[in-house]
Amino acid sequence: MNDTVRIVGAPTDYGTNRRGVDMGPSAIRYADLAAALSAIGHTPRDHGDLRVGRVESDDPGRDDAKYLAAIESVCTRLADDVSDALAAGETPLVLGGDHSVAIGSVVGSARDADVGVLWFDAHGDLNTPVTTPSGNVHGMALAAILGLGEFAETPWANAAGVDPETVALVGVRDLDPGEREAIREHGIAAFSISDIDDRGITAVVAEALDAACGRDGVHVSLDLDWLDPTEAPGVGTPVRGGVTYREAHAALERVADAAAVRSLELVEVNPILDDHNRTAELAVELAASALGKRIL
Ligand code: B3U
Ligand code: MN
Ligand code: MN
Repeated sequence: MNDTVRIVGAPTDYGTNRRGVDMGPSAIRYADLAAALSAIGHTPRDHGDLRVGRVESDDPGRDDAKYLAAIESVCTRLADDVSDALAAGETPLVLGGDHSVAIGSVVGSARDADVGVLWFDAHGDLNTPVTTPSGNVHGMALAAILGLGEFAETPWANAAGVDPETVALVGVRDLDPGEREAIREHGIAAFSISDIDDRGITAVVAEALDAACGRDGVHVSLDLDWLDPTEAPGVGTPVRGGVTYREAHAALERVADAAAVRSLELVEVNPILDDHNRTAELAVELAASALGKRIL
């Protein structure tokens, strides 16, 4: 992993229903992200936020994939930033925004590289415009990255070139029928919250790392709704029964131990729904664990 961490904010809420995740980057910085990185020996370089339009003045365009054109514009620029960071020998740390920003993060991280993806989330984010119950692109981000359904025609799916067999979902507990089918059809490694109950977080993460490791490492996509809402109340779509504070730290420490983190993102923090910035603070702590912080 690189010692310099390039922070890039992607303050979008195009991919979700609830306003507020666009303030995620600000809340995460306010929770002292830069100091937390410095404390463990990294050099943070904050590149500020990408310019993102206002959802109120944009046209959703279509009901089955709302604001897709605006999302594509943000993700194209984000992909360039992420790949520039890697070319400069830095570790990209992307701050969302809703989870649709992962399309840009992964396209950038996988440019000219063989990259696996670890997706820590309550949800599968594997819907397509045909299977989506909401039309929200954050619920389709991983499908878009993998080029499923009509996303096969989009330039980013080909640009990412990520093989579904090098993707692992960890801790899922809210899947739509089309997402279950996608997991089966494309051989995506999916570890549910029940798998974590049965086998423990460290065993599950070891298996997920085995499944998801590309030759050039992994992109770690951390949706804060992965955690139980008692720990992470500031998210748009909380789902009961999530991973605990300790399981989350253990998971990200194991990921860091594998020395495979190529890029990282923290998404879906919604400060409006949060309790005194607790979820953003947790996001900072978990980023530190993923980037090498240890108790002893
Ligand atoms: N699967 C549902 C709900 C959802 C997905 N991601 C989030 N919520 N955060 C959907 O709309 O696709
Ligand atoms: Mn998500
Ligand atoms: Mn989610």
